[in-house]
Amino acid sequence: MKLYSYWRSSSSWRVRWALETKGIEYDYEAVHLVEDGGHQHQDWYREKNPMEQVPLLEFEQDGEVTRIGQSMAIIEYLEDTQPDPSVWPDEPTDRAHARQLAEIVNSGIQPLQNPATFKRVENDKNKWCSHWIRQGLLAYQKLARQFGGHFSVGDRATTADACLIPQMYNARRFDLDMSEFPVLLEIEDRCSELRSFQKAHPSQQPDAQS
Ligand SMILES: N[C@@H](CCC(=O)N[C@@H](CS)C(=O)NCC(=O)O)C(=O)O
Repeated sequence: MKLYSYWRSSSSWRVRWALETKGIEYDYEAVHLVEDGGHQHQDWYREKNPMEQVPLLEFEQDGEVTRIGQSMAIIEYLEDTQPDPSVWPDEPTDRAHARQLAEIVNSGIQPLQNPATFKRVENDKNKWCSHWIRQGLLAYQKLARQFGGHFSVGDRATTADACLIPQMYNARRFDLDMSEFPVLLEIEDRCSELRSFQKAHPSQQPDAQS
């Protein structure tokens, strides 16, 4: 199994966390999102993923090469093929709440701070990004407070946390005032103690830069 990834890609980070949580071994292939205008736009990669984004999971199935793009689709595939340990809560309402939080990040924040998006933002790019990140994280925090537990939903780390932690890392890159998010900071502290989060962290990836 091969994961096309970039060390600082928040969407790839979610998948790295799911692979680590499930103990699935994989090869890491770095796709540099910045160098030479971004290797994701090169022909060899566009042929694999027409969205020109990471992450992308590639593996052989019945003698054919199969590829899955989009972090949430990849995580669902890993969950379907290797359900134990699960990356979602057990109870249906909790699962839906974890998905709700994951989507706040996946559809409500991350696409608005993606390099391809902010290339097309004409005014203050940092202001644009920090607005959407702050708005999304405040909503996330309000809901996480309601859903309760040591993590975003309940007492076990789930895919919601795997979406949250990289987004907090990006919030710092855009200089957000993190003191507005005390609940999220507590969740982040708990996640940082887990090996799955430690191994998935950008600093631990083969293409990490200082
Ligand atoms: N919704 C997609 C988003 C993927 C995505 O936006 N990836 C970013 C890195 S986090 C990317 O490859 N960006 C390349 C670009 O903007 O050119 C997912 O969850 O996989």
